This record gives sequence, C-alpha cells and structure tokens, in this order.
Amino acid sequence: MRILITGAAGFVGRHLIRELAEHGHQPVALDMRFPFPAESAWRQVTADIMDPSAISRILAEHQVEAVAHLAAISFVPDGNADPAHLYAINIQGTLNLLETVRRHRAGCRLLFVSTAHVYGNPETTGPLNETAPLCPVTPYAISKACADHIAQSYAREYRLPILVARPNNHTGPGQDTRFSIPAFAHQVRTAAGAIPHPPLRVGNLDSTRDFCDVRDVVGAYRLLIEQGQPGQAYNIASGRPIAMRDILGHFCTLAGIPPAFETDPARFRPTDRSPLLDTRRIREQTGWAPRIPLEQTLQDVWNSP
Ligand code: A2R
Repeated sequence: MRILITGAAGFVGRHLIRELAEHGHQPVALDMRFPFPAESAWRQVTADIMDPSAISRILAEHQVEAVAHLAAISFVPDGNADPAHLYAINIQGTLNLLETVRRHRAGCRLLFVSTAHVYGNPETTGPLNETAPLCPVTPYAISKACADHIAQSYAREYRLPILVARPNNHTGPGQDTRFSIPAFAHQVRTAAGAIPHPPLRVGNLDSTRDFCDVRDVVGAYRLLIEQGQPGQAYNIASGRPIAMRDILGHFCTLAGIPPAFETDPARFRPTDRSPLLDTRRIREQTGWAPRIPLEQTLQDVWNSP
C-alpha cells in the first residue's frame, strides 16, 4: 500500500517508515521539516497539516491508499506552555486531514494516533478496555481526546475506514532526551563521566509507567492499517508496568556506578502511574503482541547516539 505518514521526521515516524518499507509498503513521508532522514521512504514531501490544499495535492499526486497520522505537538510541557498552538495542531490539524480525506479520497484508510492518556486517572484498578470513558486531564491529553472523538465520528457519520490507536508510553532508540528514559540515560552517562560521581537529581521514583518498545508500537500501527476494523479504537501497551527507580537503577548498572539519588523538589510529583490497559482487542484481531523485552529497549537507548 502507498501509505502517507504525517509527522514522519519525528521519533515514531522514523521507526514507522522503516517498519512499513520492510513489509512491502511504499511510505510517503510527510513533515514540515526538510530534509529529514527517511532513507527507506518511497517519497519524501514537505507540508504543514494546517494547509489542507497541500495535503489534498499530496494525496492525489502520490495516489495514497492509507494515512498514518502522527504529526502533533507530542511533548506535554510544550502543550502546557502554548495551549492555543497545541489545540490548533492536534485538533484542527487532525480535522484538516480527516476533511481532506472525506472530500477527496474517501476510500483511504486512516490511522489516527491518539494516546492512553485520554483515559485520565480513573479510580478503577483493573485494566481499561477501549469502551472506558475518556477523562483526559492535561491539555495534551485533552487535545488528543478531542481529536480521537472527531476521528471516530468521521468513521461513524461518513462510513470512512478510520481507526484510532491509543498507545501507552513508548520509548526506544532515537527518542529526544526531553522524554524520561533518554533523559535518565543522559543523566547517568554524565554522572558516570564525573569523579566523584554526583548523586542523580530525581523526581518521584515510585511512579510507575507501562513502556512499550517503539518498534513494537509501529508493528501494531502497521497491523492496524492492514487489518484493523474501521471505526474501532485499539489500546497498545506492554502490560508490564515498571517503577522509574528500576529504570534508573538499570542505567546505573550499565554505567557501572552505584545508584545514588537525591530528590529534586522541582521534579517531584505525587506518585502516579500510567493507566493499565486491556489489549485483548488488538491481540485477538491482528495477532499483535509486544516482542522486545524492556532490558533490550533500555540497552538500545543506552547505545543510541
Ligand atoms: O514540531 P516539529 O518540527 O518537531 O515537527 C513535528 C511534526 N509536526 C508537524 N508536521 C506537519 N505539520 C505540522 N503542522 C506539524 N506539527 C508538528 O510531527 C514532528 O516531526 C512530528 C511529531 O513527532 P514527535 O514530536 O517526535 O512525536 P512522536 O513521539 O513521534 O509521536 C508521534 C505521535 C504523536 O501524535 C504523539 O502525540 C503520539 O504519537 O503519542
């Protein structure tokens, strides 16, 4: 299939291009930036998702058969700093794409990448399936929940082949050091290079997160584009929550330094955890399962430049 990837220069986009090309697809990589590294892309295009006429030209010119919509403001503090921009890109940008597909390319499959954070912090202790109510808390999660509802309404009202992915936290080689796991790796590497090793300044290490390897996540996106049922949302998660303390400890072991921590009040937040997700739907419908152990992911982040 010819598959347009928006946000292709981003962390996930670069992995998705490779995943699609390796499975015989023709990725058309779109981002605002140019040029960007996309060796396995079939075509590389520059456009702003806020410009619907450019998007419709690209869909027609490249005879696009499916779209993976990743372009977004993805870093939560960026969204908090400029909510108007966040809502414009994450909501209006998604709407532009949906509307362009509806008007000009109605047969095109479209995967909208939402987030597990749309579920908020529900009281329930059991795993959440895709029918759980969306109760987003942060501006980022609110923007995604809004676009998630809009994408599903386009599938329902216009009978378009649109699907929604709700991934939990993901990481892997190439992620920006603003995100927690590469930031930890960077901090440990810096401490290991100083004598004596300074203690690591940390927030609340009791917080737990469910991290999936980005290469498993893009495998899920490919399967959903190929086999997912239009109109449905799909949770994606590893199902193995881990305390941030253990991740930091793992990097200290890799660096060969003792795990000495010092609490930084500016980084401290009360204990929180990512939602526990029920992933039966994607497993049963597509056969997807996470394959990469967390230790491998951490090793690959540690080794990545
Ligand atoms: O903001 P930049 O220059 O880093 O470019 C980002 C791009 N992007 C856009 N592309 C086209 N038109 C726009 N108006 C526009 N605004 C932003 O989307 C960046 O290259 C890409 C997003 O990549 P990352 O920030 O690295 O996000 P990541 O981790 O790959 O997440 C992909 C998706 C997002 O929808 C997340 O919210 C979701 O997965 O979890």
